[in-house]
Amino acid sequence: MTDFSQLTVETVPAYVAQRPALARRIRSTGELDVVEVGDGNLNLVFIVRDAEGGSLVLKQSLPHVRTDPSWPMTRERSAREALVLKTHEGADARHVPALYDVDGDDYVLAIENLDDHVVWRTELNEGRPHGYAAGEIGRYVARTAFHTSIFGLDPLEQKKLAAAAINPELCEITEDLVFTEPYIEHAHNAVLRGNEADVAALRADRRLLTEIGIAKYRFMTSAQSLIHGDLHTGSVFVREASGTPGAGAAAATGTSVRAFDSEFGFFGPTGFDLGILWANLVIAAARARALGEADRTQHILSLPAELWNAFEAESRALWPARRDPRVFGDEVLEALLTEFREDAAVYAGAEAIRRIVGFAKATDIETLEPGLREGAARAVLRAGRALIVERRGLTSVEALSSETAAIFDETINPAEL
Ligand code: SR1
Ligand code: MG
Repeated sequence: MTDFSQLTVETVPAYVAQRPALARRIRSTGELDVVEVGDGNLNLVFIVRDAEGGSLVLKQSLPHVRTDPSWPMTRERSAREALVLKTHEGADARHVPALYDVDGDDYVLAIENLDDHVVWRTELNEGRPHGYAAGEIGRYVARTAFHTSIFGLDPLEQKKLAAAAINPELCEITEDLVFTEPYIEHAHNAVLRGNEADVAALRADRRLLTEIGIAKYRFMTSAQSLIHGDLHTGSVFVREASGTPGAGAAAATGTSVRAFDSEFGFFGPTGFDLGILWANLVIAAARARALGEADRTQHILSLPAELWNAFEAESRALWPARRDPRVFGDEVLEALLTEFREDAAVYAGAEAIRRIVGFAKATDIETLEPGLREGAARAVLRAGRALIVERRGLTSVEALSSETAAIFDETINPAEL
């Protein structure tokens, strides 16, 4: 009997052959091409292809953090990701990969192969912003939020789903890495020597720390909708339209944007998903600014507003279909949109700061040479702080992005600008 507890390129063909749910996805009787492509913090990921064009992805949870084997991690996250993926597929199939199979014994998910897409962060780093993706993700967040909230679901079903989607261990990682560790001395933290004073200033800022404490409390207690939980630019696949429309299906492919890697999903604050993406766009813009790319910086800084505007428009479009309009009148939607926007800004600020100070850094900044990295990191820290403390005074995403741009102008000074 083959041991599938930790898949390898060699054991994947036998694994696929014994999963009945995969028989219609891939022909396992012939030779299979298998490559391991995982580059995240947590999992093994294989792309599997047969000789007839069939393909799929296998994702297996390791019992520890991939990049730190001494850090144990529950393998049950695999079942939790499956629940988020299945539920989000029901709410917005256009924006997630299809789920083919769930193996609870060996902690393996089989999902749609999207290797005709590229990871958004990689593209941003290469100077290809794929701006259309911001609006698509805004619609994805609106649809998944509405259809998993009490506005879209029967209240009894919604509570059962919230119970099934509980994800304590992965929530704890976010609670620690995003909301606590950046603000204390911790072995996970590291910054350039030139940024140490920037971090000390944040830690001495009582107003900021109070906002972070409240944001953490809300993250831990606001069960608004089944969120993705880790919606950064490395969790989004993008594909630009190509080919000639009308020249046949094989000749043309449409634009496609998919949110993947939802293992951190749970019932949390809807604004969290928006905020995580917003922060990572700020980080991408800081990279562009440090490299002296003024137009690209401006373009990337316009994307948080596109994200928000699409979210808001889709939320308004879904609102007439809400359950129980007797007390959930239109004024409630206005109040909720304000709350979601303010939450998005505070979570964006927290995410921006942690990606500079804490354990899981962003390649956008890390791959800059140190002379540019220091200023870019300082700019992200200051922009993060401003998103948090100024979100109630600057009441639009556009105004907050203008503030981010002004901070970049003051903080980043490449010779060519
Ligand atoms: C130990 S996991 C570190 C980070 O990787 C994931 O993508 C999440 O962002 C988490 O915070
Ligand atoms: Mg991930």
